[in-house]
Amino acid sequence: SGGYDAHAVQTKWQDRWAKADPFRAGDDTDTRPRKYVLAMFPYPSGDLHMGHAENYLYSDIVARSWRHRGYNVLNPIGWDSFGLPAENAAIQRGANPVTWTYENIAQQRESLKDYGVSFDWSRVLHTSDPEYYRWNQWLFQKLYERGLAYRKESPVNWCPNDQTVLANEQVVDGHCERCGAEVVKKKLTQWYFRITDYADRLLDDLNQLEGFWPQKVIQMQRNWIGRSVGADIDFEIEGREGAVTVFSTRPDTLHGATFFVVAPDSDLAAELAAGSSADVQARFKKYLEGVQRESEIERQSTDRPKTGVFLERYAINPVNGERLPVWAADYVLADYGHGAVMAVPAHDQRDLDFARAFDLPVKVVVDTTAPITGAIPVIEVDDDGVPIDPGAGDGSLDDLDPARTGIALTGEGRMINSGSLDGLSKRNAIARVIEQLEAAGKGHASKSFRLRDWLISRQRYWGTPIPMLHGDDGTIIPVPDEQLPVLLPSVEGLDLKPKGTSPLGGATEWVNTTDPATGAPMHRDHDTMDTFVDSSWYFLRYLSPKDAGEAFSSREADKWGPVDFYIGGVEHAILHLLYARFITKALFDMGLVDFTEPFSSLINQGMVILGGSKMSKSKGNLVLFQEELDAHGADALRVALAFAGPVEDDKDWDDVSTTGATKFLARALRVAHDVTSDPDVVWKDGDPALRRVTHRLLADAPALVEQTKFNVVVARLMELVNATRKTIDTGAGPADPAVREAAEVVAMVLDLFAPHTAEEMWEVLGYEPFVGLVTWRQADPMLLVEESVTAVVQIDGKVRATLEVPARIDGPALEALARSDARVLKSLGDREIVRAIVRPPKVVSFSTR
Ligand code: ANZ
Repeated sequence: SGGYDAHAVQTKWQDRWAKADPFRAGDDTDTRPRKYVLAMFPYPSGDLHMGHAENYLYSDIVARSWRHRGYNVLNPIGWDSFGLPAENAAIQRGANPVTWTYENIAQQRESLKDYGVSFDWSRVLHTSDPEYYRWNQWLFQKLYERGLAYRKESPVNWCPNDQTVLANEQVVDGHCERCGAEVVKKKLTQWYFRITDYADRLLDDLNQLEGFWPQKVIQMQRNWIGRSVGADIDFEIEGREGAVTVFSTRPDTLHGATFFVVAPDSDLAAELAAGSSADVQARFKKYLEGVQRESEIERQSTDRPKTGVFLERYAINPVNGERLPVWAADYVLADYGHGAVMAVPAHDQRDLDFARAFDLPVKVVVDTTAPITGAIPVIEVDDDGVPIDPGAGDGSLDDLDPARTGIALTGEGRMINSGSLDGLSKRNAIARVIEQLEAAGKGHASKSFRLRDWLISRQRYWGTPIPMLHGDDGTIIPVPDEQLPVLLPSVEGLDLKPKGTSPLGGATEWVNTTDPATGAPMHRDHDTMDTFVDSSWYFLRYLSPKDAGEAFSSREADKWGPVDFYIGGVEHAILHLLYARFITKALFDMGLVDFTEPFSSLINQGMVILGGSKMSKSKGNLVLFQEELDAHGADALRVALAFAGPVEDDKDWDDVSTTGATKFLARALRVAHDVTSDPDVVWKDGDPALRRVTHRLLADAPALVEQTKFNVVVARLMELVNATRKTIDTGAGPADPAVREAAEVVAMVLDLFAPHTAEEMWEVLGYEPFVGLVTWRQADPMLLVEESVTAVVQIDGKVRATLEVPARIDGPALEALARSDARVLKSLGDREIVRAIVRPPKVVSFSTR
């Protein structure tokens, strides 16, 4: 529209960028302060979609704004090109995953170039390149050296559809995160990364991120790590050598334990049952079979009837020698705490439900009716945030007997029936009992985490081979560093169809190898690594992506790290971010980076939806990125998306107006064409009203971008273009210096959103490229002073007061000022205002009758 050929402008500037490469990060000779901007890298599993359009737009806006503010900016891009999405797509299409992956990368790369993103294209990486995954293998071995990579047999989450194991993080409500199949448990020997060693630090360091990461993400990570503080307590079991440990958050209630429960699927349960009668063994076996079919969610659900088997064994309470019957019951989980609990039915609802179901004794040891003075009161609240009355004052303790009411007493109170603990508050009783247990060598203070170690073995082809060798005698040795990378064998002749063991196992020649030291026959580990290993450190590889000698340069990491601005979808709130945080801390401990958190600030962009619902292929309502680019051009698409609403909000495609954006861009470009003055005009001779609008934008743009209020910046640009148009058409005219000044500032700020149009404007205005590299001007403080005007206040037609008010004041603000003015109040006296006519900024007229 209006002589604005979006595609011609776009092609012209993309060619010039390709030739001049202006967005390369500066090297060591660049003395400007550095900023590292990063958008989560894409999977090449298909075309880019509108979520990508948002992601790479927002990071580009920030990168461009920092260049305009005098920073040396690193804004890299790469591909997360290993993994299930690519492999499954390849299987479905019968294609070679290698060809398929790299074809997709090429196509996505074209789209991003077309989109005018100011990436440093010299640093592109693909995690499926041997040059990259070689360093995954290095990382694996570094972790192995430090005891942070280890193998163990345990029940793992198994996706029967993808025929591979899943990390806990990849199981969503009992289903495979990727394909939705119901996940089952399977016992396998697999490689793990010991992320639990870092649980405390991963939790505590979240405090540093407060205010810089979305609160929701911080909370999700806190919950995922799930720290509980309490004690480990040792119980002897009659007829068994060695004590059994339980974890309890309420060691103060130890005297109230009346039975003991072990997870049916634990080794301990199997052992205890085996030492019992044939009848018990049979019942236990049957029970266990049922339990193994249950999901973790089902097992933890509080509203199912409690089930279990009495093992006819007894545990001994370490503080009072009482015999506690041992049960196997599914509400106790094998892989939390120690897989066994002391059951205190009076004070734990799950234990109480179980006790009532099987008629076990209930012993109250906390008098929740007793006032607790001196102790710090802990107010417990229910799910609705309503404080739970601990019972104080309403009747006697007998009225609250859990055995009868079915309600466990979980509130604060004073200890009773607990020997030397009697009379103590919860806090003090916990401290005291831990002292006693420690003195007796029967326990100690302890913590438990919900976080599990990170299971990284995958039985799939398209991933990094685990660089370890196995001997027939069970020895395991790392592949020597000089023999890395262990290259993926060619896919020719391998069966990629999921079948429960890794396809690499079928590459016989590849699998069979020798011990590099002794020449003894060995076979390669034929699992591949979880792709979250690839993405746990890629932000470091961008700093020296071609370096063949090391994974990343510590020197470059000191210079650029941590990432200043990271953006991506909220779907990565747990997995990716937690793993990247863990690996960063591990690398810090190895002395390889000098920071402990990888991403100083984080933003989650909202989703692009359509007609109020999520876009999807199956609904047939997918808006395709490349199609939109082809139809409207990059700049219109970028402006329309940036203008559609706040970054974090979902945006409905129906509200995204590329037509409006195109009109605005044509208008902006026309303003540049209309300027008749030369670049050497004297700004201060220009029309002050227009200059004020220009300088307000200069003053506000940096902070607005920092706050990611991109839509507001677009609105302000529109305002400035309109004001300039008005000055040209009906004001001081196109030769006024303020018109040129405004057009130049529009080009400089528009570069964030519509870089092709901005460069075109800059050229039309008589400058050399590139406006993308021009430092924004300082706002003139004199032009930021608010203009003021005199407003009159009339009461019943007579002027009673005058007010100095900002020229831009709105009606409600003006009326409020007038109503609270002392002179107005005085002349009103007892009279009441019945009507107000407000005409900002100059007149307020009150009537009192
Ligand atoms: C005795 C007790 C008394 C407990 C009481 C609670 C209240 P969180 O807060 O989730 O960490 N527990 C320990 N290991 C378990 C397992 N493997 N499966 C199921 N439950 C387990 O929960 C810790 C509490 O959950 C522990 O404290 C233990 O019960 C139980 F009035 O010990 B408690």
